[in-house]
Amino acid sequence: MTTRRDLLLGTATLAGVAALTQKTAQAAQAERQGRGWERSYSGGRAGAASEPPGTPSVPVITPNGVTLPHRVVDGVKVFHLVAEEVEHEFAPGLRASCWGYNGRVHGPTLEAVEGDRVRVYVTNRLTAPTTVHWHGVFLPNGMDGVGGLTQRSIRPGETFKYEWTFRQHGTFMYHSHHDEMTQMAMGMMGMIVVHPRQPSADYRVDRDFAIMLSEWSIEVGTSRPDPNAMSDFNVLTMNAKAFPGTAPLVCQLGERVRIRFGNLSAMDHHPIHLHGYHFKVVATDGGVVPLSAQRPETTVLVPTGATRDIEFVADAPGDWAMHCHMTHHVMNQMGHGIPNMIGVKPGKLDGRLRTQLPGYMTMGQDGMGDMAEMGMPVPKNSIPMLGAKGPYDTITMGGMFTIVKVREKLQGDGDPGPYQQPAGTRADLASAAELTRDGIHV
Ligand SMILES: [Cu+2]
Repeated sequence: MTTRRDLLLGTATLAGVAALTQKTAQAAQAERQGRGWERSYSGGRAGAASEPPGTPSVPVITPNGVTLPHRVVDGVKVFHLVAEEVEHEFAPGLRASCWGYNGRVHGPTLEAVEGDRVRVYVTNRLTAPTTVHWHGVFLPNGMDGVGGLTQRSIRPGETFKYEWTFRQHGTFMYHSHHDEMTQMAMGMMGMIVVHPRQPSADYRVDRDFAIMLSEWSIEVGTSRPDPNAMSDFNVLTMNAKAFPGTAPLVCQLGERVRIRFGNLSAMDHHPIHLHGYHFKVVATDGGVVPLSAQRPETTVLVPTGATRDIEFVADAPGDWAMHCHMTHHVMNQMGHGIPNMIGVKPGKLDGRLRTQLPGYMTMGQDGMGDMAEMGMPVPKNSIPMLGAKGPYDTITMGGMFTIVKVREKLQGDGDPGPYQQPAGTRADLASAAELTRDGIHV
């Protein structure tokens, strides 16, 4: 006989099971959607104790850059950043005296694991004061690195100590927060990558790249970035390199790939377009994007002062361009002041002018491509507006442009060279027979 008590107990048990099931489902969903999202936000800025130093299962790759080394002292990961002037090459032919960290522009990537206790010493070898702000990182207010507001600035010759426990994982950045306009324009920035302590299946990738986007104004023939520039940026970079100085992102066919973009450009946002693939934006510096909000994209807008992580499976072999889609951002040292020559017919002008200016040639009437192909001589310490030698022709791109190289077989992680397209899969000159066959009259 079923008593009222049994019924009540049964209901309670059922309710308990239902609650438990719901809780488990919620936890699973949070794990799946957030890869620790809940923990990042409720686990506490001031909360849990530090954990032993963690090791990333797949370390981040910074193309053209390096990861900042550390040592472990009493369970704390100890890093040392040295702010200093650096002679930096943006691409072969263009060098400038910049400001960076540890002999590099930008600074090395700081990599850690959620729960790591870190201590970062910052030595100032510049002639100006500086600070370092850890953009997007939860930390005690006094570690936030805002000169004058949360600390006094680090004077030349001084070494400051920053210390915190990473309470979150994700892609963040560091940069000077003293005289930002000058110091960031000179190059003082770097990426921070924090891996989850217990990576979910969703998080795991085979290649994990980090790319900082930035922009510079370097007057042709000079060798110092101009921090006063407000709109006329002429060197657009990925990890402080302008194409053809950018290193390719090399992947094996079928690998799962993450690319973490950061943007600390002075004045511009960058829509980064990847050829050959659709990807999903899985995280920002504000946290993980829930699965329900991840939509397929071919271009990701990376606003200045933000990071965006994209993921895709590299299932199509080839040399796939990846670049900012703002056309002036894939040019080098643009001369915005030159007149518009499109459609100009010089006639006898060239011959007449050559009597006064030997070698004179009117250029630009068909655009900029010709100039790239001709390899025109350029002033000292400058790079052509666009152009690099490609396997077939001149690549009429510069600036914020690189190549994702996906290969069936890789030998090491070096540049595998140009992709050999299978016969019959490349655009080529149409034959007369083909034109006739298809009724195309030209
Ligand atoms: Cu851009």
